[in-house]
This record gives sequence, C-alpha cells and structure tokens, in this order.
Amino acid sequence: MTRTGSTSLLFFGLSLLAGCDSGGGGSGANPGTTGGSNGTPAGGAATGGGGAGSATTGGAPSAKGGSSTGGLAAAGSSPTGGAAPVTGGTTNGGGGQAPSTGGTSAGGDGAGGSSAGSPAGGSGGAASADPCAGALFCDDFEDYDKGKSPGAPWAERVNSGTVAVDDAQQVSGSKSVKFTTEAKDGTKTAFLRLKSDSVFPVAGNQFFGRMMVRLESAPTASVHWTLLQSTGTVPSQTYRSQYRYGGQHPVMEGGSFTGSQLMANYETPDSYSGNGPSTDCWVHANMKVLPTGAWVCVEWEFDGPNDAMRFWMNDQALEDLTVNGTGQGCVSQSETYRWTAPEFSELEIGWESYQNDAARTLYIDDLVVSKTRVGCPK
Ligand SMILES: [Ca+2]
Repeated sequence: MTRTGSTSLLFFGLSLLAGCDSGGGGSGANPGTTGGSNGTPAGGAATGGGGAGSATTGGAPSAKGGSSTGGLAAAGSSPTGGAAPVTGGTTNGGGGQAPSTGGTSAGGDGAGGSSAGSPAGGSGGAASADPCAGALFCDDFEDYDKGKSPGAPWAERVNSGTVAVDDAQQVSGSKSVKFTTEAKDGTKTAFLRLKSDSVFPVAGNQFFGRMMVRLESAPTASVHWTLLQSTGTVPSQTYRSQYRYGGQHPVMEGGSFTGSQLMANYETPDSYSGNGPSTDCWVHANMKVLPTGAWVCVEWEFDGPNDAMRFWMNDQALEDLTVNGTGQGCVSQSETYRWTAPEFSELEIGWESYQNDAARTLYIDDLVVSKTRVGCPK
C-alpha cells in the first residue's frame, strides 16, 4: 500500500546523486579520481573520514558504549510491549500500580487490558493508531510484485546492487523490500528514491521519517555506509547538500564485534564536480550500532530551518546523533563548519557503502514520512 498526502502527479528524478565519497553516484571510478584531486573527498572521503573519525570517536570508552548499546535494545522492546498493559492495568485493575501487576490482574484474560488500554492510550494510543493517517507518505510495500523493484512512486538507484520486493522477511503483511550490494571495493548502491511533488518540498522544510530495517550483517572493518538520506539544493546556492544517517566504524566489546557504529553525515555532492564547498562532515554515535539479524525501528527528523537532525532507534532517542548546526568534524572543513540544510527535495533509503566490503543484505518495511513524529509499530 502506498499513500501520499495528495493525489498530485508523481515525478521521478533521473539524475544520479553523488555521495560522500561518491563523487560517486556517478561511477565507481570517480571516487578515487575525485578523491585524489580534492584531497580526500571521494574515495578518500570516507577513508579520510574514517581516519579522522576513528581518531575522534574510536577512542570512546567501550564499557559505556557497551551498556548503552545493550540497553537500547532492551529498553526499546520493553516499553513497546509494556505500553498497552500499563494503561489497561491502571484503568481496569483498580490498584495495580506496577505495569506488570496491573497488566496481569486487569488482563487476566487479556481482553480487558487491551480494550481499556486503547482508548485511554494517550501517547501510546497515538503511536499505535494508523501511522498513515495524516502522513505525507506511507508504504508497507504490499502492493508491489515480488521479485521486482517496487516502481512508482519509487525509483531505484543501483550500482553493484539490487532492489526487489521480497517475502522472506516482513514486519507488515507478507512483503518488504530487499536491498543487496555485491562484495566489492568503491561505491556500491542499492537505493530507492522517493521524489514526489506530493511529498517534497515539505512545508517548513522539516519532516520526520520512520521505517523498519533489518540488516543481516554489518561490516567488520571501517566501511562508511548510508541507510537513509535527503538531498536538495542549498537555499540561495547552486549546489546541493545531503543529510544522512548511516555508520562507519566497527565496534568491539570485550573482544567481540557488536556491529557498525551509527553516524550522522553531511555531504555536498556537487563539490566533486567543482560546484560548492567540499565537506563530508560527521557525528559518530558513542559505540551505538545498528543491530543485525533483527528488525529495528529507525526514526529521524530533518529540520531545515535549524540545520538540525535527530535520530531514534526502537523508540529511544540517540542523542549522540543529534546535530544542531555543526558536528564533530569534517574531512574538508573545520569542525565548526555549518551543516547548512538543503531544501529537502527527495528521500533515499536502502544501503550504500564507499569502501571495500563483503556483500550486504538489508530489508526495509513500513516507511512513513510525516510532519510529526511517527513512533514505532506497536
Ligand atoms: Ca510489508
């Protein structure tokens, strides 16, 4: 099912996007070449970013990171499950204070708890209501043919990668979208792009997104990757900028690999062809990784007027990944360089990486784009 905020015609951009290092959307050869001439951006961009970033964040304390990462997953699932019983228990249970107590007594048979829980639900109710209601765009990927790229209103952008609707994994219904990239060096892309004039530009140039993602395995070496990005022209300029969330550095806890550390990234892709400043700026999450082998609820906000971006995972805000104007550093600029937002004109989701990596597989389901925060499926 695909829903847009209006019935206007949908338009699809055909131009390839460049990316951090992706001087690259263009061709695999560009990164290296451009990177050389620009002193790092492209192929080097990520590599350079890796080096610099590593030094910056690599030093983060592992103990702390470990607990927060683990805590996230645990906390993420318990509020989700606990939300309904809490309300149900309070209303029905007449006295059950602790969520578990209330939930159990009220819901002894289950029905009481859940029926009472919904109406009184407050914020919980809002999150569990139809997330598509009032959204700018909503897609559960059920209406597309298995084995094919979804098609309108989506456009795919692939390079050493594939995008296809699949029924091996899903959160809603029986389908999701599977993104794969090959084992290879350089830029590899498996993206779906939403560039619809019923969605973009967004009023106030600010929007939230929510999607369910399942990454089967993460790079164990330093590999810069992007999960989602929004691109557009910088106001009063001729070059574009990009707000991105993805990751880069492998995280180890107690000698074991736990995943690839999440990262916010700012790029100005036209710089690789000589238009606009070179940037490639980053903010690394403190040891927090995108879990693998499980569905994860990812949310973000791109706030143009404030040059700000925010990120949530399984209902928990990842404050580490909040950007308010500036980040932790840039490959080609000082760390005080402002992440000037574009006028967001499209959204791309999927998997793109910029250095040598093994093959990757990612699934996405239940995407919502909205003017207000969506929340995770309940
Ligand atoms: Ca689905």
